[in-house]
Amino acid sequence: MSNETEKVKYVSYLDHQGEYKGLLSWIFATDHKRIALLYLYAIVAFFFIGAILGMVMRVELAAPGETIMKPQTYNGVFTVHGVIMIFMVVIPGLSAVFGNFFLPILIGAKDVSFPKLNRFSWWIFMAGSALAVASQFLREGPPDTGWTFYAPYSAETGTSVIMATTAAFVLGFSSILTGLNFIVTIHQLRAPGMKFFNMPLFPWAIYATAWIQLLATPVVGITLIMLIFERLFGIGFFDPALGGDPLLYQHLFWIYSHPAVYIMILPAMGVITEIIPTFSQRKVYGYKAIALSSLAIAAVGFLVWGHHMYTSGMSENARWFFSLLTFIVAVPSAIKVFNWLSTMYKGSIDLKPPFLYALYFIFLFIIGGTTGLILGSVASNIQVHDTAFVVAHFHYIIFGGMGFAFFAAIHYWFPKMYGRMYDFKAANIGSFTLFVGFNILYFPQFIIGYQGMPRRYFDYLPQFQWGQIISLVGGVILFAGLIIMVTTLVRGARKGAPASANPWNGSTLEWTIPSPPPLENFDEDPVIKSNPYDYK
Ligand code: CU1
Repeated sequence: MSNETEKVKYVSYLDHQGEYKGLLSWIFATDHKRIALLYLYAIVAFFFIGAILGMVMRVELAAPGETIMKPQTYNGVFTVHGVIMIFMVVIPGLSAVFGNFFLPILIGAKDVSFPKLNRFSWWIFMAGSALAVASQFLREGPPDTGWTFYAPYSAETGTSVIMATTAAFVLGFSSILTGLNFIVTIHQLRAPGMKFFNMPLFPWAIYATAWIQLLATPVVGITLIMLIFERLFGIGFFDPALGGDPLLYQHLFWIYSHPAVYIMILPAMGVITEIIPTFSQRKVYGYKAIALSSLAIAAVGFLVWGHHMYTSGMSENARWFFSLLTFIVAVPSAIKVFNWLSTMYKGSIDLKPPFLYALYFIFLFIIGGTTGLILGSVASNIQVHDTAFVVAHFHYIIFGGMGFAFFAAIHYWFPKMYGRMYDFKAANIGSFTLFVGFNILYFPQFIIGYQGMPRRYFDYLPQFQWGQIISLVGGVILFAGLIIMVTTLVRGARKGAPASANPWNGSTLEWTIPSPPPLENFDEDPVIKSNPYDYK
């Protein structure tokens, strides 16, 4: 009897249509979970476009000289790859998809503070993305500046820089509004009884990230506007011939773009912090240290941008200062890794797909982080500056870090989002293929970069070819892993066995509500535990 009344009352967010029907019920949705799925599908599509461009580059680099395209096409391809992957995939990725879906649930709220603003953020995300894609097809040809749009070249090249920078500007607004929404949500909508230090650690990571989105993104917005004015009217902000200073552009750009690295990686760390206690069935070790280290990373992350500019002619004082601060930012990152490993210690480890992804993340993140120290130190940075070493480091942090955390998150929360299970064996084959392919693809780039292979070069000396060929093979394996992963998940979403409310025996609030969640998540105020990770 009670079971039947529950069934009548329960309408999942997937079935609820509201005012609009069909596709419109998605485009006009204000429900945070529907908006999260809209971001998910868009971002996965953009990711595949970016990944295909990456593979095209690998094929071109398989032999010195011209292989499948002209040099100018190559410049366009690596620029578009960067613009799509950075601004349309990794910056929005975790916070727009999983922040939107799970932040309100994890703090016991029915939605975000401003649901219509949330919908607007997705709309302008799609508008910005459309501009970015359109910039590839203009008559001038795709932008050829690299995703960093360095001046004065970006002010002079004949390619479609204005449209691409306008796209990045619009995408930035989407990011700012999402950050603002999340900060207000965390301050205003925590369930009664949930203090900041009762919050799970993914909301903590989203909170730190949201402050960076809100405070740092306007800087790049202004910088891109300055660049557009420079191009249109020859104002002379950055062009030395007009009395400008190219270093000014680099400073302004990295004042945003280093913190942006933490917009990408902090939510990733937050995801991993949710997964490890669940699959170790252990309380998080050092809850407060992890929570506060997110804020510390966000704060110190604002002060290290100069480490991208050691060879730019910056003063000696500035160089050692930025180098020192860069080393300091490693401390809170190391605290997190230490606490993850300590959480696993003596836990009842369960090697399910999300946990395997989390382990791969830790492995790749450690390689990315330690090679970051080589780049953070002035002397070794000058040796490997602008080489494939940087490409390898960057992809270990951003793809190995943020990317694998994204895969971990989708495998962890999939049963909650879709109310169905995927096949574990196929998921493990997918993740292992991804992990192996990833290392074969990117590790050789450390070596040939150290030996002098420049990045963003179309041509190279024959001595580097062995590394490029191994990378191409790794790329093919990685791509196969992606296809296995996506087919496994799509099959799970369509035909998987129904998932229970709490398939992993998790202790945070999302596991107390049905899978998939009803429209407003909670029927009554949830019970708040003093420690969200309520294991032994
Ligand atoms: Cu940086």
